[in-house]
Amino acid sequence: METTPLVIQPAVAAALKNGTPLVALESAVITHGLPYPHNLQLALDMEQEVRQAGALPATIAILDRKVRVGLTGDEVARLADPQQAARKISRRDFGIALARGENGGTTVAGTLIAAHLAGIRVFATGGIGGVHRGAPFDVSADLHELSLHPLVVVCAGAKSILDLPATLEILETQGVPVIGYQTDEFPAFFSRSSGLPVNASVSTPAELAQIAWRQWQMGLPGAILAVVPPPEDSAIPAEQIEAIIQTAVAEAEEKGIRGAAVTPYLLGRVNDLSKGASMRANLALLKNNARVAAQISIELSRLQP
Ligand code: PSU
Ligand code: MN
Repeated sequence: METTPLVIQPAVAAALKNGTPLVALESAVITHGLPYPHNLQLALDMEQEVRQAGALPATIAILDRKVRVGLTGDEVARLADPQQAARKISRRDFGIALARGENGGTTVAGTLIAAHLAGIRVFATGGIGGVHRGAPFDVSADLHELSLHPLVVVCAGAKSILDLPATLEILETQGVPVIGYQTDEFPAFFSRSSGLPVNASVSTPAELAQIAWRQWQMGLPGAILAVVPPPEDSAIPAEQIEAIIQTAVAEAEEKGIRGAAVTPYLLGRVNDLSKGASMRANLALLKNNARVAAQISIELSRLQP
């Protein structure tokens, strides 16, 4: 008899039991966000950042008809292999992938679902999905999912391939607090500033953990979005990346790219047009976010072991 499709790696299960700080990591960035071999190296580097900062990483993905929380190095390598097909897993995709035996990389939405089922409270990603420019009806399922799961989600804001003011409006409607980590502004992923304000700003992981803890103690089980500016040495000034983004968005419209394919298409084109500068920023901020997430997880486990 087949039981639950959720498989928690033994080391992750032990950490959950002992109150060892954990950080969930998404895998759509491995299967759909970055080209090989950067995707593989990045996945391993993010896990390493979490460990070095004193927490345990749990990369989440669908492999061999199981939703896996915590992957081996071999499993990460299989996911990163461009020869192996993988579906991009949001809420709607779990049943399809599990029934058909398709492997998949979980988006922010998909990772939130599995991490919450497992009992993990902190999650690191690059940027969340949001409201698309020029297609305001294309709203990432990430935004709704953030309202449902009590995790701290550490990200560099959202990419300016999106409509950032509209994205913040939807987060407000969904009741998701947006907390600037050592910034007063919502970061625009490649760029440190967007000119858009956050709901509150903190300077330490402990302060961030306090806000999450208080919100959850109120019985309000949604996510806390911790937004961390991309590291200074690889960030790209907003005015420099804007023309490239406009070109990529216009191309996507011309080609009629729709649905889940839009984000991967835009990421790829922005990288080509920026001659790799966007990917350098992307890799640096992903590792930075993994480290900050580990620090927050450590502080949270002090509040509630
Ligand atoms: N932002 C990035 N890189 C990514 C994504 C977002 O900088 O790879 C991925 C994330 O997994 C996010 C998803 O959850 O794209 C959003 O896709 P969509 O817009 O189709 O919901
Ligand atoms: Mn979409």
